[in-house]
This record gives sequence, C-alpha cells and structure tokens, in this order.
Amino acid sequence: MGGHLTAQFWWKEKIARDFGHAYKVELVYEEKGLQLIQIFKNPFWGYFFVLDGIVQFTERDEYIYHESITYLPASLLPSPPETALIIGGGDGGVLRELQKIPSITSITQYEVDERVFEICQKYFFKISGNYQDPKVKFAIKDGLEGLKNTDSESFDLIIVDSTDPVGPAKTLYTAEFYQEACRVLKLQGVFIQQASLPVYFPEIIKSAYPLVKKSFPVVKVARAYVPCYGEEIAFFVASKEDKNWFSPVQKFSGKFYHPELNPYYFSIPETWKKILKEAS
Ligand code: AG3
Repeated sequence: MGGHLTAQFWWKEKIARDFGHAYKVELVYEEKGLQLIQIFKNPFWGYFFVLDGIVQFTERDEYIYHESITYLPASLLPSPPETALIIGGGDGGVLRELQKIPSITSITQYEVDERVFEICQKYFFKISGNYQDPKVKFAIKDGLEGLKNTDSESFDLIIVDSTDPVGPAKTLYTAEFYQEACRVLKLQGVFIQQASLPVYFPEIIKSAYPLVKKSFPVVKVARAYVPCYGEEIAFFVASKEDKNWFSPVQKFSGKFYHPELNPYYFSIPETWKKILKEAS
C-alpha cells in the first residue's frame, strides 16, 4: 500500500505581522542555497513552489499567471513575436507558453538560481517548456548582468518572471535594470514584469513604479487574479510607443487568457490608482 509517514502541518506565507495565508501541507522538498527553496503538497492546490517563504505558483492555477504574463504583452505587438527574453522563470512555465506561439524563432532566458531550475525540472517537469528546443538559449545568470551583455533593440518581448524583490530578485527592480531593459527592447516591443500584490505589499509597486516610468516612454499597470496568491497581482507593462491596450492586435487563446480579456487586465481600481499617485 502507498502509505507514507510524511506529516501534515499548517504552513503559511507571511503577509503582515498579524496575517498569513495558510495551507495544510506535507513538505516534499526543502533546500537552502542562494534562496530557500520549498516544495509543498496540498490536496487542493497540488504541489506548489515557494522561494524564501513566498508562494510562486501551484500546479492548480499556474496557467493563469503564465498565460497572463506571456500572452498579454504578446497581444499588443504590431506583428507576431519572434524574439523573446525571459528573466527568471526557472520553472519553465513562461517558456512553455512562448513555445506555443508559432512565430517565435528565438528565446533567451537568464535564471540566476541554478537550483531553482534543476529542482523544478525534477518536480515540475509537467509544467515546464522544453529546454532541449534549439530555439532556446538558456543561461544561469543574473538578469541585469545578462542585459548588460545584450545588443540594443534585440527583443520583441521581455518577460520578467521573478519572485518579489526580497533576495536575488532585488536587482530586477532597480533604475539600472529598467534602463537596460528598455535599451534591449525593440522599438515596437513590450516589456512585462510582475509587481507583487499591491493590496498586501504596496511598497513594492510604490518604489519600483517611478523607476519604470523614468526609463520607459509608456508604462501601464495591469492586474490578474491568481487565486493561490490570495490577492490580485500587478504587472508593469512598458513600451517605447503607445499601444492599443484594450484591443489586442495579436490574438492568442489559452486555458484562461483570450483577447477580450485585455480591458479587464488594464482596468485598475481607484485604490491602485491611489498607490500609483503616491508613488510619483
Ligand atoms: N513569480 C511571482 C510570484 C510573486 C507572488 N508574490 C507573493 N506571493 N507575495 C511567480 C513565478 C512563476 N513562474
């Protein structure tokens, strides 16, 4: 019989001093390196992946996040995307979605934490794209370092799929990073970066928003509800020219995303507008 002795306990992502988002779990794997990596198993969410105490994705709803961060920026391009850069994304979820886009000819990826990549390939191979694909150039590298060694106007899409700016991801929310990202973005390209959960962690979006705005001519804030985060997640969507935000030029459809959702992503509540106003 498949009986096992792993103990169940309540694990929580700490949100505030007096509040956490709790899951009843079994610990599947844990390792402390560049980041604390934890994999838990929960009957409702399936296996889920945690970095430095922050939930990154669950098997049950990762497609909502990965489709959003891929198709939303891709939908805004005047012609089908060919070249893409992923920064972070070591679980391979963004890669998987990009590989479904037939026009893509080249995908470059910089992931800073080799162990995130290796462990996800082992435990989450089902959600990962294919790293053997000859279109994929993958390197273990800090995203900012990677950008510095990249020619100007190289990419149609830049997708920054990192954890919140607490550990090694801090360099991805700096003025220098945004300047470099803007430099390597094609004139008609689109940049997207997850900006955490504004209702829970407004200080993240407040400190980064002015820096994004300083580097990119056009900056929008988008939102998506990814249930396992317990709150709406924000994205910075930035470009060098204005876009038709509500009516996408490129039409993609996934399990969650479809073109008519663009007005939803780009409509933010007054409370978020206030946060953005306080930021500038
Ligand atoms: N990265 C964004 C997770 C951040 C969520 N923040 C939080 N739970 N406080 C997801 C990586 C998936 N490829």
